[in-house]
Amino acid sequence: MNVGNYYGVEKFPVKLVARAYSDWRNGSVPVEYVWDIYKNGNLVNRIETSQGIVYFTFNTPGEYDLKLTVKDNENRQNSTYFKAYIKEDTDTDGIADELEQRHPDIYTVGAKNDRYAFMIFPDPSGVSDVVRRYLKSSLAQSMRTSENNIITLYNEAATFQNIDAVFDNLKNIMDSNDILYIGIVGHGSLNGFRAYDDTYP
Ligand SMILES: [Ca+2]
Ligand SMILES: [Ca+2]
Repeated sequence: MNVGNYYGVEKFPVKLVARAYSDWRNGSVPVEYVWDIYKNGNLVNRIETSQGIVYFTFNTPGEYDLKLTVKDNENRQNSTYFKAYIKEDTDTDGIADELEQRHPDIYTVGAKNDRYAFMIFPDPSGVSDVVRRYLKSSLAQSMRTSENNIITLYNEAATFQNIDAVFDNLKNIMDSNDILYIGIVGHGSLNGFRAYDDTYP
């Protein structure tokens, strides 16, 4: 089982991970996971699932005690304990008040800082399906933003014209409190990087 505490902000889903392994020596296979969520000693929620990963939204900030019980196919069970530290996020943008106050140069305290990412992969040798499949979801999750806010241009789509069009569009949808992450994987020179159509943005 995985032992580690969880950190999050109020009203944003926190990914709870149960790592339990089948034991070939006695034929034990995990079949059920039960998460008991306590606040101030009171049970506030119980999640019963067959999935090793669940998302839970803590609606109020504070410290929570989590008890994870794993049951196997022969009704044996074992429990582990975790803490979840959930911070205040009054402007509901997924970034804790505390962090915003510490970095007022990046975040706006009291206003939503929507996050966007523009990932450009002008790689003629191709971007694997695995990268394509997981990039949006994993980025959206780690940035606490929507998958719709993650824009990707892979391979032959990563032309200068398309890259330019994405920036134009972002200019229209983003406001001054928003944050844009730009990721480029490819080749170029000191003057820029090479788009798929062999131009240098
Ligand atoms: Ca915030
Ligand atoms: Ca903010």
